[in-house]
Amino acid sequence: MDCGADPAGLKIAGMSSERTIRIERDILGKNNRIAADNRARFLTDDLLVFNLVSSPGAGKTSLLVRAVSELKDSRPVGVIEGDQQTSNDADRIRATGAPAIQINTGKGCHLDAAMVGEAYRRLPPLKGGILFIENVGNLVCPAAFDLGEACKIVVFSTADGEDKPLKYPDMFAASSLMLINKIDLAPVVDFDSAKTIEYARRVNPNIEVLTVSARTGEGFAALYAWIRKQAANQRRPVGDALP
Ligand SMILES: Nc1nc2c(ncn2[C@@H]2O[C@H](COP(=O)(O)OP(=O)(O)O)[C@@H](O)[C@H]2O)c(=O)[nH]1
Ligand SMILES: [Mg+2]
Ligand SMILES: [Zn+2]
Repeated sequence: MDCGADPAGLKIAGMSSERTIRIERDILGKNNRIAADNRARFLTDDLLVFNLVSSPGAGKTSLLVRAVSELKDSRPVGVIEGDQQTSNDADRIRATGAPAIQINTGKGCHLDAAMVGEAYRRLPPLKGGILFIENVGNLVCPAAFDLGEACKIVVFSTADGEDKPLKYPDMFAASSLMLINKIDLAPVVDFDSAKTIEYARRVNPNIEVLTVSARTGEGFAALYAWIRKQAANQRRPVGDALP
């Protein structure tokens, strides 16, 4: 693991646990300071920022392609894409006409606040709009790294297996919204929605839940209503013109 953050208590051969903890604290402390700068910048720019996290393939990019296409005519929308390699996802977003910056983390398994600050400077002005950050597909360490976002959204696909919130509790604890995607596949994969929600609320009683299909568009009206609510919470007029 390259991430240098291990909230669950990493053991490194030949290194005392005190030293390991100190290194973790230093890395996360530095990240948190940069995240605070990003957050201040986003507020100044009147920007609502979401950090999308999930296992690889849950449908983050597909969701964003649909959401960005449907939102971009009513307000500025931009995307920061994180993957170890390729610019495939940024290309998919740009095909909608919205701006996207790709970050390649190489051996890295998460985005950090410095990467996001740097990518944000390369985007056109998005004042009064929405910035979506698609994190590296990984249900573990992106939970520990604040990027300066308003909140994290965990995308969970009906094919992921209902017990993932129990197996990767930090991610579900850190997220404000669980977006259950690929609901069109639910009958095929025998998806148990009630069990998934029960497990997610066991680790995070406050997590909100919406069910969508990036393929068919089902549930997106409720997602936009949720985004409007977040915009209102940030006390901005952004929500009024959302579809
Ligand atoms: N049936 C179905 N497939 C989906 C849905 N959303 C995404 N996919 C498919 O799942 C795969 C992974 O999607 P992608 O957006 O690249 O996931 P990411 O790795 O989380 O960004 C692709 O083959 C998508 O076409 C959905 O709602 N329904
Ligand atoms: Mg993707
Ligand atoms: Zn990592």
